Amino acid sequence: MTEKLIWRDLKVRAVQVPLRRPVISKVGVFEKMPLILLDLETEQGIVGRSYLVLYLSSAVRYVIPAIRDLADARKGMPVAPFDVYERGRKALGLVGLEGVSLIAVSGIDMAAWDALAKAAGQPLAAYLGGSVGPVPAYNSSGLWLGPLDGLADESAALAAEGGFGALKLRIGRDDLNDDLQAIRAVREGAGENITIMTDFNQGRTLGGALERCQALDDQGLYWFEEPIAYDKFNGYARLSRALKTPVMLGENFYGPETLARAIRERAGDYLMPDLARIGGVTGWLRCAAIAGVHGIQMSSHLYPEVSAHLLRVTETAHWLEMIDWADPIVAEPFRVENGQCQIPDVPGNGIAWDEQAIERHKLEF
Ligand code: SMN
Ligand code: MG
Repeated sequence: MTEKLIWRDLKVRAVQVPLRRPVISKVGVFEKMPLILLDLETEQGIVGRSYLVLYLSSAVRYVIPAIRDLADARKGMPVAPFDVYERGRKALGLVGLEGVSLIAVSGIDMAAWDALAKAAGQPLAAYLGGSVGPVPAYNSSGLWLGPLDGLADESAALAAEGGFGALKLRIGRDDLNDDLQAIRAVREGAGENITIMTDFNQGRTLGGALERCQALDDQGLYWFEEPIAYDKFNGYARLSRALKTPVMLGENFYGPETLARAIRERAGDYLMPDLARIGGVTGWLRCAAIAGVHGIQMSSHLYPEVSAHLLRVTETAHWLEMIDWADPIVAEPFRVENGQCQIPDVPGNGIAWDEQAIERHKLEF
């Protein structure tokens, strides 16, 4: 019998990292990004790692205690992410199955899967039954709702960063002509053949979204992301029916149950769960099975490192969202060549910390 990997302790830290291109979006303006860093220590000396993007530095103060509560309950037990997921959700279920509860579960779950893959000496994709290989990616690290001049140059720079053939542009400016100008600028900077994903960040009412998306429906855009509030599934079904351009949502879903309901209610054409909200690797695997049997293409949201592995084992894998927010504190950011993310062939998820950088960006809480 092989030795079980035993949970010793979970170390939780917070950093606030500068963003190379500040986020200017309908969900907020952010110059810096708070991240929670998790190190799951095992009795065998193997450490499982993950991070969570929190957006709000104040949120660090209430997410960390939830993580600590859940992690303390696992001490001395075998590292078993499915148990972390089920027991964690039950433990915090009385204060809600979604939100902070599931963010805490997700972070721990990702660290636990990393530890298991490391113990097996395999990259996460291989540990899950897949293989390490290239993952089609778009660059999402810019093209926010800032001034229009400069968008062409920024598009050229973003495409050049990894030979990207696809970029995400935030849209939904007050004036339609400004959205049209932004789309033109991306093609001017990155070339006519660039694939353009667009994101409204829930900025419109259903009527406003119908009007704007219909006006942009012939622009050859790859998808319209979150035109309206993420939970208005009726509205998403209406938009999907009315538009030629595929409608994308999912980054705000908490747990596979929400994704399954979106599919049942025909809300949207494409889906993109976020690892920190969907339930980590465990939540993703369940979503991948549901999306797979329905033939719905699934992309990732943030967390390019863990997501890249998971897209290699997702039946209907679509696009990896490449975003550079964790680059300041990871030892070796994942590389992109010819628009394909290259998963490092090392055990686990490939996240290693740059400890000196963590010290520099440390956030007290
Ligand atoms: C996004 C993500 C995180 C913060 C602001 C905007 C965006 C995306 O929705 O999909 O990248
Ligand atoms: Mg989005």
